[in-house]
Amino acid sequence: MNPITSIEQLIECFDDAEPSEQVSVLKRIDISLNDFEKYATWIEGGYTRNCITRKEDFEFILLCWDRNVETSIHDHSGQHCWVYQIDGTVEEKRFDLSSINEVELKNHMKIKKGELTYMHDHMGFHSIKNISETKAMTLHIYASPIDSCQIYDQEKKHLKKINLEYHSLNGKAIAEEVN
Ligand code: 2CO
Ligand code: FE2
Repeated sequence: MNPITSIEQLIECFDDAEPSEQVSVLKRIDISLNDFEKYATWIEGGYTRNCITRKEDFEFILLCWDRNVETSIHDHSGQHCWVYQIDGTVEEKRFDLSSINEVELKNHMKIKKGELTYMHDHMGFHSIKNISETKAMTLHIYASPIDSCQIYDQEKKHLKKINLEYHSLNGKAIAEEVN
């Protein structure tokens, strides 16, 4: 399979692909870290969500992770979620929600540079943590785009809906704070 070597080529191929072919497009990613840098923004003690492109059917978001940062346990609004590891290593934990609203850890795995994973609500909830010695970058592909998700509050043992926002759009910072 031909490698995909630029972000523009990736977006074009993904846009042209039938839904059943989208994963094979993502498996061809061979893009230099430098190409993602122009979309990167960073915050201390958190992660940023940087929109590379958003269309009706999908969005590509670059997540930039400070050391040791971990997301809440969350879902993906019923959409496809692929994560491609651009730099560093993250740990993904997957959970089921029990009938008494407790989360049960099902499995955990490391996602290393160059690896691609897939997640969907029918596979449960997940959290992601940067376990690298340094910052990390991941590319998230959601089909369709997601503007909100449910997060699990571990103290109150319930789910709540939050809005998902961007820290930057097409490489330009957005002033608003993100949850
Ligand atoms: N879903 C989270 C978000 O878009 C990132 S964890 O990987 O899907 O903020
Ligand atoms: Fe997620």
